[in-house]
Amino acid sequence: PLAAPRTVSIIGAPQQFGQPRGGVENAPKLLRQAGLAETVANLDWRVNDEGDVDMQTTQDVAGPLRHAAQIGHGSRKLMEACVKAHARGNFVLTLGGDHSVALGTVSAALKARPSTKVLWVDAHADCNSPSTSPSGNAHGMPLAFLLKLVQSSELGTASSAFAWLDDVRLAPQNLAFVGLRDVDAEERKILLRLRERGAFVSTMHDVDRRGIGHVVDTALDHLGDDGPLHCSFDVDSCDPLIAPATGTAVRGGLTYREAHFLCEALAATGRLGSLDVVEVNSALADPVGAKATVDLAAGLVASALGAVIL
Ligand code: EXY
Ligand code: MN
Ligand code: MN
Ligand code: MN
Repeated sequence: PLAAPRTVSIIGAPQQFGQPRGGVENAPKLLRQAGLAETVANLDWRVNDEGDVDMQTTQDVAGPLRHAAQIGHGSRKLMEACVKAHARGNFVLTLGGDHSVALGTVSAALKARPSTKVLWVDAHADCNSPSTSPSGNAHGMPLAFLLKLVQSSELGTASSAFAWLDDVRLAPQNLAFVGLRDVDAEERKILLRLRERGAFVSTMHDVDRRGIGHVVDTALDHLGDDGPLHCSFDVDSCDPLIAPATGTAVRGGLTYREAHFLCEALAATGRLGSLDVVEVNSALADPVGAKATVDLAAGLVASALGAVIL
C-alpha cells in the first residue's frame, strides 16, 4: 500500500518590522491568492493552511536594533506556531514577511529536530549583530542570533524579548550559503570566521565559475547525508530581472533556472523538512514585476516540494 501523503503546514508570517519598506507584510496573502495551496495539493501533499501569525505584538523600545521588542516577541510567536507544525510531523512552509522571520522558523526547526541543517539562499549574509549592522534592520541579523554572535548587552532593555532564543544554537558547520553578492565590510570578517569554523560559504562568483550544479551539490554534501534540512530562501537571491519586487534588490543574482535547480535539488534529497520564502514586496515593482515575483516565489515552492519537469 502507498504511504499516506505527508502534510504541508502553511504558516503566514507577515512581519515587516525587520526592515523599513511597507508592503512585505502582504506577501502571504498574495502567495495564497496566486494559488499556492492548490499547487502544493496537486503535488500530492495534504495542505493545512494554519493562517497568519499576528506579528504585531507589543510596544517598541529604542535601541540599535530597530523594533527590537516587536521582532523578539513576534518571532517567538512564529517559533511556537512552527514547533506545533513540526510536532505533527508536517513539512513547515513559512511565507514571509521580511527575513527576520527566520529567527522563528530556524529556531523552531532546531528545537523540534536539533540535527537540522540550514541552507541560506540570499544575496545577503544576514549575519550582522546590532553592533555591526549599518542599518539597524533586523532582516540583516537573523543568522547572528541563531549562531550566537549577539551579546545580550547589544540588546539593552530589549534583551528579555529574545530570552526564548537562549537554548537555540546553530553550529557553523550546519550552515551553507548560496547566492551571496552584497556583504558589508564587517560581515565579510564574520563570514571568513564562519568559514574557518566550518560553514559552507559560497558567492555568485562560485556560481559563475563552477556552475549552479556544482555549487548546490557541494553545499548539500557539506550538510551531510542524513537529518532534516531547512532552507531559508530570500527572493533577493534571484536576479532583479526575474524578482524585482523585493526590498534590497542586488543585480547579478540567480537566474530563473538556477533558482529552480536549487529547489529541485533540495526536493531530490528527500530531507527537506521546512522552507521559508521571504522578502517578496509587491509594492516595490510595477504590477507586471510584482506578479512575476509572486509567481516565481510560488513556483520555487512547488519545485522544493517535488515538482519535476519529467
Ligand atoms: N547587510 C545590510 C544590513 O544589514 O542592513 C542589508 C541587509 C539586507 C537583508 C536582506 C534580507 O536579506
Ligand atoms: Mn535575507
Ligand atoms: Mn537578502
Ligand atoms: Mn532583502
